[in-house]
Amino acid sequence: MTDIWGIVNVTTDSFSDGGRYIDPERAVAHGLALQDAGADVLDIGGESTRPGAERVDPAVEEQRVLPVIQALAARGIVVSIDTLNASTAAAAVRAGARIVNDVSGGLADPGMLAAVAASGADYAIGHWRGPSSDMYARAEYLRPSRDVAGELRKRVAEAAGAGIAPSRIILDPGIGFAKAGSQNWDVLRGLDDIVGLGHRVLIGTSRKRFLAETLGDDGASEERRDLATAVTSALAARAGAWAVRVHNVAATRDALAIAHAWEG
Ligand code: PMM
Repeated sequence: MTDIWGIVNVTTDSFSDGGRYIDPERAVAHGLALQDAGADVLDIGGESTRPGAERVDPAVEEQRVLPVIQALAARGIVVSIDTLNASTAAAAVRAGARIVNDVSGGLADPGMLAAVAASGADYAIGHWRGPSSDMYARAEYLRPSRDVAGELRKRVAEAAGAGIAPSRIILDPGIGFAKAGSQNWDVLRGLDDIVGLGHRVLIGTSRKRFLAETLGDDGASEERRDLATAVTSALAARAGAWAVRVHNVAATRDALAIAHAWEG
């Protein structure tokens, strides 16, 4: 069965839920509700990576996420920390996080790989070509899924060189990161190239712009984006994804249950 990562953004400016859970108690309550709905992992983030987002000071980021991680991990929940910063990753693991989710795969902070290696946590490596502020300028590919797989392979080699065992590595093609509309579909269509690298694969399409563009409505509602996300998540599971990262856990849980029933 494909795992579901429930998203808890403790931010002021994430594209779909910014500001909703900036209060730690609300963030914890939201995390517990996602767990009730069937999340296997809760992914806690304190800095938005939406297109054009400004960077957040690591001290502010830690203030936002650490109390939430502590409260959820203390209940035995598997928690992941969504961060670009080595110091935040290390502090989050001390607070109970078991996975470091770094959408830059170690490229944003030169200290990240060593921090993860020392922490003993699992490491989700995202495909990334540069900060969200200007990532679309880097969206050039010959064969998107192959190019992404090749770049991820290099990140895995660096991570392994830094002492992170391959069994601890999770790969994510970074849907929406330095990828324009149709390139996201190219990557998903070619998911075999990434699954073929032999690691667990995580896919995050949740509520992203390319879904709304495909629906022909850039301003598509949360409900419509959640339905689109449930469909892409079920298809990703069928294509070999080990986990999907979503805002609306209940919708994707149902979609995965139906897709798994189809497979028998
Ligand atoms: N997308 C976002 C943030 N973190 N982490 C992983 N591993 N994969 C993703 O695709 C990803 C991520 C941006 O979405 P959000 O602002 O809704 O969290």
